Amino acid sequence: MSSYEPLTTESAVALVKNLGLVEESETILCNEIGDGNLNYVFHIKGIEKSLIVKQALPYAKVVGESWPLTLERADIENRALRLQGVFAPDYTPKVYYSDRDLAITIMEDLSHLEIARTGLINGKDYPLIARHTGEFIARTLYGTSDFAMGPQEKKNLQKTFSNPELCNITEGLVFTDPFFDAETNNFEEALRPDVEKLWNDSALKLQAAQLKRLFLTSGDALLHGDLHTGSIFASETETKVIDPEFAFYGPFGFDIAHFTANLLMNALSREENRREPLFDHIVTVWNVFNREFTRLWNENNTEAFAETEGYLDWLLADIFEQATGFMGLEMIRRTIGLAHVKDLDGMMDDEKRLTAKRRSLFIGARLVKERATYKTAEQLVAAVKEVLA
Ligand code: SR1
Ligand code: MG
Repeated sequence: MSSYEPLTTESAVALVKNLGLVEESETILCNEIGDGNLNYVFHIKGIEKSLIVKQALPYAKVVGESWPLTLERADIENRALRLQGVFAPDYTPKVYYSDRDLAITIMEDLSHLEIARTGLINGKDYPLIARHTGEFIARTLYGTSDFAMGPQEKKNLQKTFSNPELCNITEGLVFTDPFFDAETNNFEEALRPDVEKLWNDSALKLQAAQLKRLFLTSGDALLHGDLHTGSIFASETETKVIDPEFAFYGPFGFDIAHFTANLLMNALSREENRREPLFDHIVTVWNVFNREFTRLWNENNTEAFAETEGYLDWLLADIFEQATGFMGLEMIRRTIGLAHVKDLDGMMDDEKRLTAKRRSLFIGARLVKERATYKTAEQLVAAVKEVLA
């Protein structure tokens, strides 16, 4: 049994050599490349082989040692990756090795791709990202649901994916803190009037409370749990979904909501004539999700009511409504909460950045409050365009 110690570039190289994952004689380059909020990520590059070694730290890197976290999330991530690899192998990195005590997962090097958020910020559009991500979400969610697995098997799996610590982060940072004058919030002083308006919006707070309850109590399927554009590696032709350390059994609409919210915030950061690809992605991911979920529903379904007229249509409509609300909450928290997005924060022109952030708050609040009024992604995108006109 190995005991935990944070890796260094030297010990990460020694580890992969000891494990026989690269030849002892190989000359290796190793860099710590993690730009996320929680972990170390070592890129190990030899002539023959390259790998990623990811290690959880016993605290949240984004805040520092004053925010302790257990290492349990590395095991959750490793098991979620392996399961997602079964349902969506084309869109999941291969896992080569994991060690629960060291809190590490060693996986496929994806450095021929780039983090989608970075590419989108630099003006790339990734023509296939929405189709691939829609298939990833539909396959991983449907495959781990009651419909596919049956309630007994599903509950047994669900037990193994209790993730209270990382759910607590989401419950606080996404669902609670942005709606109160909480210490974790972080916003530009110029936004204070907008933020105070939000804190005083009791209709919005009621809807946020209802969505929070849905997040706390639903157990539809094994979610990725943090599927923003920084959790996706992409190119023109390939898409890989990484970092499922927030995985847990939650509501069907959550993952697609975070993906679409992050696409929309990228659209807000762009000039008007460069936004259309993002709007197309939002429509496409929904169409693909609905199509793929329906295909799987018809192909493999243990539910006695599966063929009852109207059931699937009702379910897809319900997922769309909850996801619209979750999408709005993600936009709000990424604008004024603890963890921001580079798409908005990186806008150098003060006036344009503040306009984009105000729009993010306004649209986010509207999606939360009016989530029942939109029935399709096309309607949602049309409403967004009206705000931007
Ligand atoms: C303390 S972690 C902050 C955020 O980073 C992760 O990627 C999640 O989105 C979390 O809310
Ligand atoms: Mg992450």
